[in-house]
Amino acid sequence: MVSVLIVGQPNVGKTSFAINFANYLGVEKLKLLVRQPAGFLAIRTYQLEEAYEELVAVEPHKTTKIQSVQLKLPIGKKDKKVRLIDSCGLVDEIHSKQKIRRAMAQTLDQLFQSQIILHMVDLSQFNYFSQLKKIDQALYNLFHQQSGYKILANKLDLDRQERNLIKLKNLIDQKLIIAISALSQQGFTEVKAFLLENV
Ligand SMILES: Nc1nc2c(ncn2[C@@H]2O[C@H](COP(=O)(O)OP(=O)(O)OP(=O)(O)O)[C@@H](O)[C@H]2O)c(=O)[nH]1
Ligand SMILES: [Mg+2]
Repeated sequence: MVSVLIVGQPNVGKTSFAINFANYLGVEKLKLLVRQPAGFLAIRTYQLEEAYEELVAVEPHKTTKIQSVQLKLPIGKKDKKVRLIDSCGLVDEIHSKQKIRRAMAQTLDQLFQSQIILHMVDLSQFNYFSQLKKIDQALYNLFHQQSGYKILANKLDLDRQERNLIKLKNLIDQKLIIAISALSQQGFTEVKAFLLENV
């Protein structure tokens, strides 16, 4: 099955996207496969609202495990199955907590095992940083020439994000950007089309 990894800094909206994209594709109950840092797998089932309450947070580093959901992408009369993988956010610095460092190592491991990479950035951060953070630049440099790579520019629903989107488009190849709102499901049709092209 094709693996689709959502990767990016903490708090950019990776988990929100995973839950709402699953919802967009018709999932009613979220069956999450959670990989513990020690290696074993557990399955957790959530109602979508419950998943949002338990797995999404305003504080960074809410997600500290690789967690994934199987999705069906409709191709004609058939479905194509993919595994959408949510991950621990990556940061420029060496994190002080061992748990987070381990979780980030899991993300890096997954990065090189996934066929499709959805690299998420938070448009609202471009108010303050007109440059990409080092980690985002490094991910972009590594993957931008691969066909299964897109930048998801998230939080388009917030005020003044169109201006930040232009800023982002000046920094990187704009053909690789899909502007989305993980909350309002904006841009999801384009993400689905991109996945269908690459599975
Ligand atoms: N306005 C707005 N807020 C969003 C959007 N997506 C996520 N958020 C908010 O951003 C915060 C972080 O969302 P998460 O989905 O937990 O982000 P994450 O990237 O999984 O964060 P970590 O697990 O900590 O790495 C929450 O307060 C979300 O409600 C969006 O499209 N628009
Ligand atoms: Mg998360």
